[in-house]
Amino acid sequence: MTADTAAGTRTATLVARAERLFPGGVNSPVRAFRSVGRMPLALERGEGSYVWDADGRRYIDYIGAWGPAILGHAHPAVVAAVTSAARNGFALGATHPLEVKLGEAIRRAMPSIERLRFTSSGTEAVMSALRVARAATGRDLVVKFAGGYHGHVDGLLVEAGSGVAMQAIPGSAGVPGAVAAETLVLPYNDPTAVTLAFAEHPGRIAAAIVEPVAANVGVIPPAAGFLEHLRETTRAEGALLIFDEVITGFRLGPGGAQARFGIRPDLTTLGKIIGGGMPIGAYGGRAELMDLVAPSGPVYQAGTLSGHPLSMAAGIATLAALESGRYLELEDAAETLAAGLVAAADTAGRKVAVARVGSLLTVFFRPSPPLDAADALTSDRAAFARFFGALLDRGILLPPSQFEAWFVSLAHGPEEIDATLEAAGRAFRE
Ligand code: KE4
Repeated sequence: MTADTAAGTRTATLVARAERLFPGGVNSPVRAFRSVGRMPLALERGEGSYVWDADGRRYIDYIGAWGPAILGHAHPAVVAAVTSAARNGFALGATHPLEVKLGEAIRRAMPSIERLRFTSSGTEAVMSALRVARAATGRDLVVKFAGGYHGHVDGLLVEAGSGVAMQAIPGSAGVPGAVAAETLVLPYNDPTAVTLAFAEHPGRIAAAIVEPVAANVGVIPPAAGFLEHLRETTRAEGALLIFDEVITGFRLGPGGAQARFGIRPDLTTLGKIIGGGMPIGAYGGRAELMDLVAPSGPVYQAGTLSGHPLSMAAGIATLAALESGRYLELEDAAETLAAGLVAAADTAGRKVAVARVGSLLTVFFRPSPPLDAADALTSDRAAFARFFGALLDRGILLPPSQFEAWFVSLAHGPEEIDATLEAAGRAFRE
C-alpha cells in the first residue's frame, strides 16, 4: 500500500489537483457534488453496474455516465467494437461506413427521423435543430419549458421572464438579454400556457422544444394530453415540434418517447445511448427540413469529429444489444427498485414520492410526485443530500442531485437491486 492509496487519499489528491486545473475541479458542473455537500469522487473504472473510485472503493452505480451506460459499463461487445474500429484509425475526415450503419439503425428505430446529422454532443444537436427550425419557418421565437435542460446553448440557458409577454431572461451569466428574449419559457404539463403563448405571439414562434419525459428536474412524466396538445398546437400554428430525446432516445424503448407516447415530432435530438458512452449527439427529422442543412441547404452546421468512427462503433454495438426483449428486463428491474423504495420509505415513515418512467426514476423528497419544475423545486434538498450520503457510505452511488434521474441499466441484476433496497431502507431510517 503506497502512501497515497490509504483510504480516500488518492481521491483527495486527484480532486485537489483537478481543482487547480478545471473550474470547480470538474469538466461538467454536476460532477462537483456541490448540491449534496460531499467531496466529489474520482472514478477510474466501471464494469457492469459497478464503478470503482481512485481508492479502489466499489459502488453500485446509478449515474450510468448520465444515461449512456444502459448496458452497464465496459460491455464486452461495445469494448470489442471500439477496439476493433480503433485499429483502422480514428477520425479519417470523410464519410465512414460506420456512420452509415448507425444512421440507418437510428432511422429504422425512429421513422420520424428521415434524415439526420451526427454531432459530438447533445448541445450541438439542440443548437442545430433550433437553427433548422428558425430557417424552415423564417421565425425567431422558441418555446421551452421550465426545468427543461437541453444542453448549454445560450438561447436555452434562460429563465421565465415576468409579465404577459413570457419572454425569458438569462439563466446564466454571459447570455445576452436580447438572446434570452427570443425564448419563451412555459410551465411543463400546462396546455393552457402553450395555447396562450401562441396566441400572444401569432406567426412568430419557430418551434417548441420539449423533453417528452422531463428528466432534468428529476423525472416528471408528461401529463395525459400534454404532448398531444403541444403537437396539435405547433402544427396548427405553423411551428415545429422538437423532441429532445437525448435522454429518452433508446432509453424508453427502441423508438424512444415518440414511440411510447405515439407522437411524431418534426425534429428529434439524440445523444448519450446512441454513442454507447462515446462523445455523440444527433439531430434529425423530416427530409425537407434536414435538406435545409449545408451543404444541401442554407443552414450551416459542421463538426470536425462529427460521426466519429469510434462513437459510431460504440453506438452500433449498444443498439444491437438492445433488442426489444431487453427493454422488458429493464422495465422489470426499475419497477422492482421503485416499488422497493416506496416500501422502504413507508416502513421508515418517510414521506417521499418515487416517480418512474421506464428505467428512469427519481426519489423526490416531497409528499407527492411533482407535475412541473415549480413543484419539483419544493423538494427537501437537505433530506436528499443526507440520503445521498447515507447511500454513498454504503456503496450505492446516486446521481448527486435531487433533480436528476437514476439510470437503471441491464447490468443492475437482482443482487444489485436488493443491495440498493437494503441500503435505502437503512438510509431512510437514519
Ligand atoms: P450534452 O451536450 O451534455 O451531450 O447533452 C445536453 C443535453 C441535452 N438534452 C438533454 C435532455 C440532456 O439531459 C442533456 C444533458 N444531460 C445532462 C444530465 N442531466 C448531462 C450531464 C452533465 O451535464 O454533466
